Amino acid sequence: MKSLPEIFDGFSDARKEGFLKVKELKESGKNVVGIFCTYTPKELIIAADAIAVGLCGTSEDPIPAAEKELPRNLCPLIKSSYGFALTDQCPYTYFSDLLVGETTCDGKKKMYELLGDMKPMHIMQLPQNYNDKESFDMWESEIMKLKERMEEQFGVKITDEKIRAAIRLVNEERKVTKEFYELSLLNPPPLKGLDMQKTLEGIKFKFERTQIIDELKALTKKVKSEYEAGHRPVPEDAPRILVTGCPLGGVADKVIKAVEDSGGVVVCYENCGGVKSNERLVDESKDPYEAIAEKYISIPCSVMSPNDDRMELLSEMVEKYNIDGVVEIILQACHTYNVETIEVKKRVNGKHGLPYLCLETDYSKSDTGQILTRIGAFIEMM
Ligand code: BJ8
Repeated sequence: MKSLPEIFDGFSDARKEGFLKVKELKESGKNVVGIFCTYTPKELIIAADAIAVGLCGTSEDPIPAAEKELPRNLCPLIKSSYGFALTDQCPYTYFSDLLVGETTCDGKKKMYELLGDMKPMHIMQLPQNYNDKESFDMWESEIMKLKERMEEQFGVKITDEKIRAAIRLVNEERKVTKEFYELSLLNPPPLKGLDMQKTLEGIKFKFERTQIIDELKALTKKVKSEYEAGHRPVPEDAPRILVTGCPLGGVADKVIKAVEDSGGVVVCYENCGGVKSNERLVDESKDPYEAIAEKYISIPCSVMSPNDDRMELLSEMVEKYNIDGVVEIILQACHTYNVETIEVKKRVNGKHGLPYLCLETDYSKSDTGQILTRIGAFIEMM
């Protein structure tokens, strides 16, 4: 049986290992849908018997190629995702039969227009307000349009039975993901934040949902039993950090590692892939399309205006995880998250009386030392 470090390293390698898997699935006749965002209703892709693969770029390698066409002053996640498509360097993009994107931030939605010249692309018009009925109705009709596109593109019928089964499956995945990250409610936490991040990132590149569910359940059980047997990977006095802001895939190695090398421990990720995408389930008792629309429009991403639910979620997590400090990651040129830092800072310093650190970074390694110094000073004052 594998040890915990071996299991976490396995999740780290999941992206590379998935290359072969996606090729096999493609050769066996499976359709592949490339997605970029937490707003994509995966249930519709699964109900169409296709597999959903995440295409958000997390590497700086394809950025120079992307910058030949896109402005340099654009978020690295957008440039990296586009660069992968442009250079055919990413097998997931290469094997995708259809790409699905949403009109989230300006950079992403304009980049999707260009991607549409390379690959079949379906763009969902995302309303920017989760509080009013008109926005909800518009989003529900976008969900129905995606259903029609899936059926047309892949020549399948998404029956009521299939969509309900997909909802149950993805809900189960969310529940086990939540049970996994809630391990860090324990004090001291039974795992390091970097290992948690590797796992949350790695499951995106495993395509059999039942396999993800089984692996996460087994991992949670193993972490718990080793903890009960006395294994303590984190010292009791390590400051407990909540990380919020932009998606972390491309910067986790420098930021999360810096927190933990400085003596802190990340116990909660409010970002996409963590709490933001997994706390709320799709209501299984309702009309499936209405329930899917409700779940996805309620994601409190900074592209929404106003976005009070994010502040509420942050407060809830700060209290629930007994947080000592909040670190916010802003990817360069992400205006929506950057503007919201003012509200986040007020909430963390004012309501909770806790220290807050905002770091603006990109995918290069050039600021690694500077980040380590700033995080080191931040952790030291706790
Ligand atoms: S639901 S966080 S995955 S949009 S970081 S590309 S917002 S400029 S990634 Fe995101 Fe969906 Fe929201 Fe989540 Fe634009 Fe900002 Fe870049 Fe961003």
